[in-house]
Amino acid sequence: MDCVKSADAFERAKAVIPGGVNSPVRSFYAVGGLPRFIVKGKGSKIYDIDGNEYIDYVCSWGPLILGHCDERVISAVAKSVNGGLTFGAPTEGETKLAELICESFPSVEKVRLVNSGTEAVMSALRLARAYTGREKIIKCAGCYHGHVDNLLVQAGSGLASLGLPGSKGISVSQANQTVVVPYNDSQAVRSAFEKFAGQIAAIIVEPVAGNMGVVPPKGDYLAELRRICDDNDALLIFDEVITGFRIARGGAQELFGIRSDITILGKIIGGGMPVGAYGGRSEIMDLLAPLGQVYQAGTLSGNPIAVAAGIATIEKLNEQGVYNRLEKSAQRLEVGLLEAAERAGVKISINRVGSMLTIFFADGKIENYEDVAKADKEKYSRFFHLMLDGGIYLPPSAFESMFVSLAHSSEDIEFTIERAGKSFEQLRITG
Ligand code: HOZ
Repeated sequence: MDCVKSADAFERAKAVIPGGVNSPVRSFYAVGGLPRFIVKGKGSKIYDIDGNEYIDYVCSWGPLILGHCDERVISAVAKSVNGGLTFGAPTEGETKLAELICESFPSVEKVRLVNSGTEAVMSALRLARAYTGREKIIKCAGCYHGHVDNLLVQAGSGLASLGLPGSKGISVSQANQTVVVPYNDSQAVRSAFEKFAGQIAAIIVEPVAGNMGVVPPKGDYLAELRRICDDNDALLIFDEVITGFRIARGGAQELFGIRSDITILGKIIGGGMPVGAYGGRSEIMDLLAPLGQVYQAGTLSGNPIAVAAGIATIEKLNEQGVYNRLEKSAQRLEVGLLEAAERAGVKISINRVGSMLTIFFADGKIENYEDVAKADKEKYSRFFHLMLDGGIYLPPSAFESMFVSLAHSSEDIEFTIERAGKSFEQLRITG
């Protein structure tokens, strides 16, 4: 595969951008080799500057549930662009997107739009502290909630990929406000509430973890979290930046039937444009300025173009049968990959919820960050490169989710399974 142009582009980028990338997960640092510089995407495929084509299972890390350059989204964006890029004044589109979110998430009566998931989380924590009058936040090891200062402790995604326990530059007082517990362990949460009685404002959790690879909630874990929060007058915050509109229209809350107090959204609700949102019951959300005394603002919040892309995406997802189609494609991919690995004699374990899935090179169940950490990362890296050379673009890290979009055809899925079969075979030969 010819990658001369990507190699040149990376050298140029490294001279002026730290690590050559604007987000560490793009750097291929975890898997080695050269990040591909992308020029365009269409449907299920992306194309690099050397003219190589790949079936894309990163989908911009989740937003592109309709695939690249969906006509409905592109024409909504084009129409919006022609009407002006930003006004710093209210638009009806913002209300429309908020209505679509509230309709899909019954726990959300009111919602604020911001520019990224990180911003939404940061604002939600402020709100939770104001509402409860408490300071501490519980998070789970391996969950990632954007690069919010006090949540960059035992975080997944890029930190896990780079093997960083946390980030430098976080003040000790901030870090001390975070209590870390294992994912899928409600007893650990109860113990934390006992230890810090009257001090915990909220639990923030990815209801289906997607940033340590996919790890589903076990048994009644989410119901237990709900119960513990109710027993202790604390708030339950679901970070549904990945799962919102992905595993069901109403996210994990719909799939598992649990209501959160505050919901964080992003990715799909911007249809590929920068957006984030946080919402919940009116009594909580009305603490925000101008009604209340919790301040949060933004020049580009609710940007009309991002809102137009989000509305077009969600309207498509409102069509009958969409989530069944996603489920069918992703299920076929899961089964095909498992069979191919078994044929080749390579041990893998796949976690999948709807159209998000992760291949772990491990024997046995993956239920928390400790299990994830034991999986064979080196093998994943070799698999990643074999697949890349075969025209399949997987997440460049063993700690991320693959995403199947509505644009992935059955031919794409079968081609991917076939390539995976060859790659597993190669792994078996090379050990
Ligand atoms: N949540 C994404 C990765 N799991 C974020 C992508 C990024 O950090 O660039």
